Amino acid sequence: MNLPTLNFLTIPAGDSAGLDRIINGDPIAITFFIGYMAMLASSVFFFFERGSVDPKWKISLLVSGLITGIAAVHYYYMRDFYLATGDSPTAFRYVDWTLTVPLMCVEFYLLTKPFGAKGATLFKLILGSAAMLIFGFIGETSGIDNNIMWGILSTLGYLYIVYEVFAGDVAKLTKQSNSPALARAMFLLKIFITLGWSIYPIGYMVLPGNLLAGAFEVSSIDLFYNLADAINKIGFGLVIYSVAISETAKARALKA
Ligand SMILES: *C/C=C(C)/C=C/C=C(C)/C=C/C1=C(C)CCCC1(C)C
Repeated sequence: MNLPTLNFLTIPAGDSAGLDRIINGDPIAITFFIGYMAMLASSVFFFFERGSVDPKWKISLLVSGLITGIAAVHYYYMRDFYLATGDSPTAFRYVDWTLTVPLMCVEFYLLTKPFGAKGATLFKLILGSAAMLIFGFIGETSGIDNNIMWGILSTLGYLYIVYEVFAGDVAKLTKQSNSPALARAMFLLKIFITLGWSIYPIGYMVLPGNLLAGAFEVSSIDLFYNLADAINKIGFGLVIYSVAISETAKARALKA
């Protein structure tokens, strides 16, 4: 008797061409894959841990979970796009950043709000991010000739955010607050926005015609971006989480 062949167990050629890349060690495909898992797991973690912190920290943890959750969805699509085309998923990348970078600005706002942050502080941070991302996107998509110039303009937006956090509204409110918890959170978040965020412009410089072109393969731009996203989105959330947990413990010890 002839048994029917189990066709549903064989991966169609089109699919396996892509999935092979993950299994056979294409580092970019692997970082998209792991990035997706890490972002998803982080969201689950932040959402569940909302239950362990004082009410005033719950929105911050919710926003942390949204940041990694939005990234997880984008990584799912970016991984597929990369496997199908071998190209950088630039448009998905910038949609992701356009949603998640302003939410990181919201985190700064939420941390400083109990000490007097106004909507204007948030607005300034978001304005800096918008400039950074719009100029960056134009630079990545407009070709070889002007990407250095657009990169410089984008960097000005980035430096403006750094200024606000180190010397502008955010810094002033942190100082006025006399809160050791806020000071500790800001100390760590400053490391993220200077060292962690600076990985992105380094990745950008790999573009053809830019300063590091030739030192790396063009495709390694996604290696830089994926690494930076994991550090910054998950790390940022963990900093806020650890401050929230220790402040909650302190508040409960006082009450007891
Ligand atoms: C979750 C995503 C984050 C935190 C993305 C941050 C992106 C940047 C800091 C990008 C910065 C850029 C420059 C400073 C110049 C070159 C163009 C960019 C957009 C890569």
